[in-house]
Amino acid sequence: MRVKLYHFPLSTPSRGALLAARAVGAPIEVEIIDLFKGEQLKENFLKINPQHCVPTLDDNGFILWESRAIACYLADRYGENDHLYPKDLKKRALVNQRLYFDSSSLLVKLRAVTHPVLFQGKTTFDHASKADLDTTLDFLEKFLNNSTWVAGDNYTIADTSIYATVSSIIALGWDMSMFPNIKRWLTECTSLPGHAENEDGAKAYGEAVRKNLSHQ
Ligand SMILES: N[C@@H](CCC(=O)N[C@@H](CS)C(=O)NCC(=O)O)C(=O)O
Repeated sequence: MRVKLYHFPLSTPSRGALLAARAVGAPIEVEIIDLFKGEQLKENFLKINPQHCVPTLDDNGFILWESRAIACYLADRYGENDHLYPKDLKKRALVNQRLYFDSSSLLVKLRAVTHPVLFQGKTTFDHASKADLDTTLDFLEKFLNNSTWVAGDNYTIADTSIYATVSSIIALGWDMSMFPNIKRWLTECTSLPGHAENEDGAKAYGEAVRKNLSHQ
């Protein structure tokens, strides 16, 4: 059996897919694609994924990219039960809602803060983008008002995905004092399989951003 995950540890969505794979216990082998060296643009990788992004999964020739699609696939294909991605229609819909929130809100707001610093020569975070990210974190804070995990009483692939994003935010040195529920959930997340591996990648991501800042 050959299940390969093309991965770059600094990439937030890539870490989200890897955390899902670890939680599922999928038999994956990890191959690093170093985005800082432009390895995603090499011919061999472009043949696999013309969109040249990580994470990308190769499950015995079945190629899939988009981190959350990978997480859903791995949970359905290799999960011992449906705890990580429930079969129950409404429970699954809630997990999907959280996954889309991560993809289309939280990560988008994070990138609006960091991309100008990582790729456009800015040396400070934009104030409006920072406020936008805080507003979006506050939505997550509310999701966690009455539940231990982001979509219920046990962790799911919504937690692994969102945790990858929030760990990147934390690695920037973000002020989380307004978000006690998220802080409590982050403590729970230390029990996720692959937690330490994720932390290493998040820390490297945070350092890559912070070294471009004029202060902090
Ligand atoms: N929505 C995608 C985002 C993937 C993505 O943007 N990956 C970035 C790294 S964070 C990448 O591979 N960039 C290299 C490139 O596009 O050439 C997902 O969740 O997988």
